[in-house]
Amino acid sequence: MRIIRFLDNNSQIVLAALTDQEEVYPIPFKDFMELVNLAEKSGISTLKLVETSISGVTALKERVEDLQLIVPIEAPEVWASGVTYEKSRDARNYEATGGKVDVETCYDKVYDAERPEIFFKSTAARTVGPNTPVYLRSDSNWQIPEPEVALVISKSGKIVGYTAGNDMSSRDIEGENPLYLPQAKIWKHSCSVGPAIRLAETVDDPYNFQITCRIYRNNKLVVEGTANTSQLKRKFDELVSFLEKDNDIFDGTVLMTGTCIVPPNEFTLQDNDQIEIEVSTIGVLSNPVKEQQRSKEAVK
Ligand code: DO4
Ligand code: MG
Repeated sequence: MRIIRFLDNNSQIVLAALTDQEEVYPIPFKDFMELVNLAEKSGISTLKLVETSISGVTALKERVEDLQLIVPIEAPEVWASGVTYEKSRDARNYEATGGKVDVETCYDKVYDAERPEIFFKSTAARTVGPNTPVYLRSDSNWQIPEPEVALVISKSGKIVGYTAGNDMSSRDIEGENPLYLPQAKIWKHSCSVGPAIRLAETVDDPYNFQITCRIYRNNKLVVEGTANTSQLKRKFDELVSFLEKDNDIFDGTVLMTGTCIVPPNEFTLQDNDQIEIEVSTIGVLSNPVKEQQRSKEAVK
């Protein structure tokens, strides 16, 4: 069972359940976390509350593909884990050393350390949902999407859902100096999340999500890569436990869990590319890529 949000014909936000048979049922809750919290208060599972809410109700006639989907949760904060897969460690080493293999870097150290890399990624205002443009930075010449499984976390640190995320990244800015990480990671529309949240209790094995990334240029597939969460060096609970240490977690926080798909080193995103990030049993997160409009109006 998944939860989506879409805009109806009057541009009103509707929260809905999306079943494994791809049927859509509007549900009477303000947002995903209200659903989760009401279920907990009633002493039932979130799945049970969804099932009760849609029983006897007719599914929408529209197919999910025909709905105007929006970001499934307005996460007050999005955090991200880094270097949780060997592939990411090797890619970070490549950009930091210009391809030298015999130098030990901070990325080798963090991959092996007990404490994972966790960084602040985004706020609700900077985060977009499906089909909304992600932006390029104007001061970078080497930019990529990072396709990641993302956790939705309650204020008590419980993983209540899984979604797909794109941790847009600037490889040349981070490669120049790791202290530039916030600039390599955070800008307007540099984070995308969706299209749906799968209820955590309906995931049999979170270490068996299949992730696929496709990038299209002029309607031609120019990059394709796959990975599986079985390749993760860390456990999801381990990442959450470091995020919540001496920290307040806001209800509905999203934590990205790192990338294991890296486009070829000579690749950089361009205006009008199309990115698809597919996570098995969750869906496909599609975003067009746009150069930022530099007028004052556009960057407000
Ligand atoms: O240290 C840089 C961050 C790496 C990252 O975002 C990832 O591995 O996904
Ligand atoms: Mg990342």
